Amino acid sequence: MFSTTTTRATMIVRLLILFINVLPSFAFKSYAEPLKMANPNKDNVYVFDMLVTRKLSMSFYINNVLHSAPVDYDPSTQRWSQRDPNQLKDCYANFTMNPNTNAGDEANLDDVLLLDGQHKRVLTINGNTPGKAIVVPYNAEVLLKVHNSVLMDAITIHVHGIDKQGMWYMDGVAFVQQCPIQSTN
Ligand SMILES: [Cu+2]
Repeated sequence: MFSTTTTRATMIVRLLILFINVLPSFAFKSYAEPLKMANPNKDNVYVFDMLVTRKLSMSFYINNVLHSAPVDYDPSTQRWSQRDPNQLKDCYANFTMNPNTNAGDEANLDDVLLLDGQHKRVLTINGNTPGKAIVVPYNAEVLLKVHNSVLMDAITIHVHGIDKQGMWYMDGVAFVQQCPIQSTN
């Protein structure tokens, strides 16, 4: 049997747990996903497609618009704002964003690479930098299919977090350890 105080205590604990569970759902989804084990193909190989592109940090991409809309975050007011993506318009056009109340703003901010909060062109793998973690079983066979979509730049790629003893050819030094992947290859 529980006394009323115990019941009240469990209620408070339950409410706290609910609160803790609910809070992260307001955070931007892409930064709150748990790591997941990948699935192998029929030959038991873990295949990953990696599209390497350039992207502007602190901005989001709009369908049918070639460039992205820069956003800014003011830590002192904790407010997000969006600049006008149309560069022919007034440079100082600026709109407040409300990711907690506006689903469109939340979806747009999901696409934003935060990095150090500045607007920089960076290399991304499938839109992320660094690329998303690859989680496979120990000793698994992994195939990374890299597509270089960066115009005018050749790239090499290497993976952190694996033991590379005897695998010098996988450390990514162009022309020394591997041939770079040419643009659009
Ligand atoms: Cu590295």
